[in-house]
Amino acid sequence: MTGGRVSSHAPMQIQSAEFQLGAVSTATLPVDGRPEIAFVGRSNVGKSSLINRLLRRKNIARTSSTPGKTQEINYYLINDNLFFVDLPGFGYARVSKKQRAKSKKLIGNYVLHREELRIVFHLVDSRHPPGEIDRDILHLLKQSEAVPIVLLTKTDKLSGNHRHRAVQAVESVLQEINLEVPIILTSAKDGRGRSEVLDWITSLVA
Ligand SMILES: Nc1nc2c(ncn2[C@@H]2O[C@H](COP(=O)(O)OP(=O)(O)OP(=O)(O)O)[C@@H](O)[C@H]2O)c(=O)[nH]1
Ligand SMILES: [Mg+2]
Repeated sequence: MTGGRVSSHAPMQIQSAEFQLGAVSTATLPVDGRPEIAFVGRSNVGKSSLINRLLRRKNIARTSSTPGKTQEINYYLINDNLFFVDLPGFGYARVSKKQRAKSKKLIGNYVLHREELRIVFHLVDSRHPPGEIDRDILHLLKQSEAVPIVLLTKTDKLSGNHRHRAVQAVESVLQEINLEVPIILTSAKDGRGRSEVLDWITSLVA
């Protein structure tokens, strides 16, 4: 399923966005109870770039062509009333085995136990069918209380026909896992999907 969200509310405006903190363990996360919207996905899938695009900031979240850039849980305070949470890349093979296990555990802990967490955007590269890491994430999301939403990234690199196929590839994995999740086509480059993503945030985090 794609799109189909009818919104009667005013579109979300980004009034302010600031980096709040980077945490290497769940022990040091904010304690103020503001709702959290997390971005998870394999390394280099485009999490930090998409956050910048959603916020209309060039480099608030640091991006890199080298995978494994984000190693901490990074918090961005939006409009003084919610957090965007940029999670470390999931399962990146070229960081040490120890570091990879640590990130995986950190993300698992966060996604399963963080009470403030309302939405988890799971980013999947539109150019490839969902892989092992994506399946691991979807299984994790199935156990989470938060609302999962799949964002296909880098769709500027695909033709319309290939975009359609990318959606189908995700749909078939979701069916396999028996999980119902909206799928949104996005691009940090041309801004596709931005308003749809913000609409979901507005409607789920009142
Ligand atoms: N063409 C295109 N390139 C993109 C898009 N989003 C990200 N990229 C590129 O993909 C690379 C990785 O982007 P990041 O945003 O750093 O990815 P990440 O998921 O935050 O990576 P880690 O922090 O390592 O987990 C960079 O070279 C970006 O320029 C997109 O929508 N379109
Ligand atoms: Mg990143």
